[in-house]
Amino acid sequence: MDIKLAPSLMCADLTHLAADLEALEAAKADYLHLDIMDGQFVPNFTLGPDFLKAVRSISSLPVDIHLMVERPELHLQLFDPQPGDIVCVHQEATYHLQRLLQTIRDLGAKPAVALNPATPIHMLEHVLEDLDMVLIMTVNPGYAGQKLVPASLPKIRAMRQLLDGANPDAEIEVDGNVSFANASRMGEAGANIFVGGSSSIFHPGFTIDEAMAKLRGCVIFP
Ligand code: S6P
Ligand code: MG
Repeated sequence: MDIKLAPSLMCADLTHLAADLEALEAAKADYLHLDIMDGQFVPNFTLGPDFLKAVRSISSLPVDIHLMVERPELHLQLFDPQPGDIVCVHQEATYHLQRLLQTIRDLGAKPAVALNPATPIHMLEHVLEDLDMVLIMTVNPGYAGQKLVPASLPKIRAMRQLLDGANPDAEIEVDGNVSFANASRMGEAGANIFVGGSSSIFHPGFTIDEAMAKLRGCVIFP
């Protein structure tokens, strides 16, 4: 499965966003990861639909919209999902997950589900064929700069096994403290899409170009 990098724009330099986007495109980012928070599902606010519009106006990269909001089905249209984009909703945040995944697919985007660290993978047992990607949260969502929850490593492995049985093309993304060292362990466990934030792609001390190359090097399968 291809390794893909999804830089987390909430960790970019928002005062020089155009320059960061240009560097990410030059370094061949696969997706731009956008964190959308509502102050309810997670105790924070970050980016929103106008930010996404601004990004789309200067970048042609597909976006990976991570909706950390209650009842995401009520807000989907605000983000105008495009073919090739990923739209990721939390299993914990909606009542009718299967219907929502179908709606995302009908809009032409790739349906994905995120699981908080405490949510068992078996919550997805009956929707495995309806999704293109599972996001295993490797920290509790809401903030950048947190530490890896160690139990998420065996969880990635178990999720990969479950998907291999029912939907082998479905990808696994990891988000939260994807440092260079952790990315390597996450890749070994079966993740192939890596959200890079303050621990890697936007790590102070590296240019975006250097950090992207280093991260890619860390996740080459052994
Ligand atoms: C957090 C959010 C993430 C963060 C990313 C930050 O709730 O979903 O996408 O932006 O995890 O990365 P780091 O390396 O600071 O943990
Ligand atoms: Mg995220």
